Amino acid sequence: MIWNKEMECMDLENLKNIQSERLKKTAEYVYKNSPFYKKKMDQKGVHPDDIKSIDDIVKLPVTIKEDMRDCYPFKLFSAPLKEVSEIHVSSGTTGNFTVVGYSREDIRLWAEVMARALACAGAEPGDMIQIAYGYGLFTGGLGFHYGAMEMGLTIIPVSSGQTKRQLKLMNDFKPKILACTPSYCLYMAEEAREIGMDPRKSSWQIGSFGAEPWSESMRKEIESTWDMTATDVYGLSEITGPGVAHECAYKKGLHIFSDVFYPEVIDPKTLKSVKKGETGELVITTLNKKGMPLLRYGTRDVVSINYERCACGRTSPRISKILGRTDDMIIVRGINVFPSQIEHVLLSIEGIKPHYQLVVDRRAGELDELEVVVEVEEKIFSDEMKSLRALEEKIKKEIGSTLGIFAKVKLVEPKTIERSEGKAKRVIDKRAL
Ligand code: DLL
Repeated sequence: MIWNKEMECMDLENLKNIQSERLKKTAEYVYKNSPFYKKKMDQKGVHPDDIKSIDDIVKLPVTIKEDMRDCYPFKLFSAPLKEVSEIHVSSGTTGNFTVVGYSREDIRLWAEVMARALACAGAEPGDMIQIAYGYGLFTGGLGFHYGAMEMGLTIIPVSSGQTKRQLKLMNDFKPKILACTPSYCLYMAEEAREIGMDPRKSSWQIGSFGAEPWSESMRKEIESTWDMTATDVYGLSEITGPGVAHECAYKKGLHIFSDVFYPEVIDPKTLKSVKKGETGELVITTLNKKGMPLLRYGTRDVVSINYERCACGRTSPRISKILGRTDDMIIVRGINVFPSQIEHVLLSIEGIKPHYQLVVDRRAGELDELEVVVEVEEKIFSDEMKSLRALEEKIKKEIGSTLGIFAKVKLVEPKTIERSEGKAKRVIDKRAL
């Protein structure tokens, strides 16, 4: 089914009119209510009156992740704090989180786009969904929850983890839909086999998988392992969380709900728009948010956009699967990790040298694995094994408590890691994506 035919199948001329109206209102709204955007727009010499149509969007300033950090915690909110009904955060490079504030209307809007997303996946009112994305500050669990409520699904709000319990719930309650990260879905298959369960006999028929990069070959693997249809969901906390775009049954790109989130694709170096259909950085403007609207937010996700009408009937443009990132953020088991965060932890520990590499790997059927390879001082290396092991444990513990992830640690002798005259290669991503 198509959740909102009017908006999702609208002819492009009408869509453009709506986008233009909404952009004008958003530009006026942020100029009036956000000192941050007033300053940015003044600096760029653009006034809300200059925005007459969606094509004028290029006159508006871009917003980047660093702006969000500089505005920590609430300076990017356009609505007064008392009108912000929910706050989410996402991890970042330095100590500060990226904070997002939603007004009551924003939450309703999130529920609406997530209901559209779930319909894209193939859900229908009355179906049962197992939500195995994390609930809490991460947007995955609650975003799916709001959309499922809006659609009238029966929700199992299990959150992520506790795999045996996930499998028991699936077995006993027989939900049709599974929502979790693609790597977790595959990990659950391993556990299922271990306890003598045949994944192909599961009740899950549809999966809505996202929050991390995954490939077509991983889709095949999931579909054949679980005998289910695997669809891709894209979103980011800054814009709303999940529900920015979703694949339909044709799986030929993710429909971006562009009456709400206006997409542009730019060349990250020149910041100019690329030609239609070319690949570049996805930039999104929120067209009717109130708590924390964003103008031209650089997602750093690399995509191309297809504007042709889809065989499903939707006219909303389709972004390609995320092809990569323009920065160095890596996503391990759905958690965003910046090399500099690890660096920060490493360098706070005595005996560690500032030469390290992060090796990310994903063996078939297993969760992503992060190994931190780091050089230690000569004298530690000549100590007995016991002190090396103790140091490894200390690093693991620090990374775990600071970043919330498990990493293997390999200590190596000085000068083991290759040096570079330019940028150091911090990440070796061996995942075949
Ligand atoms: O990951 C929101 C989300 C939750 C999306 C559940 C889908 C499902 P953040 O934690 O802010 O938000 O991370 C956002 O994750 O900029 C992408 O780099 C990456 N990402 C999200 N979805 C996909 C996807 C949530 N389908 C960052 N494919 C984004 C590849 C994805 N990367």
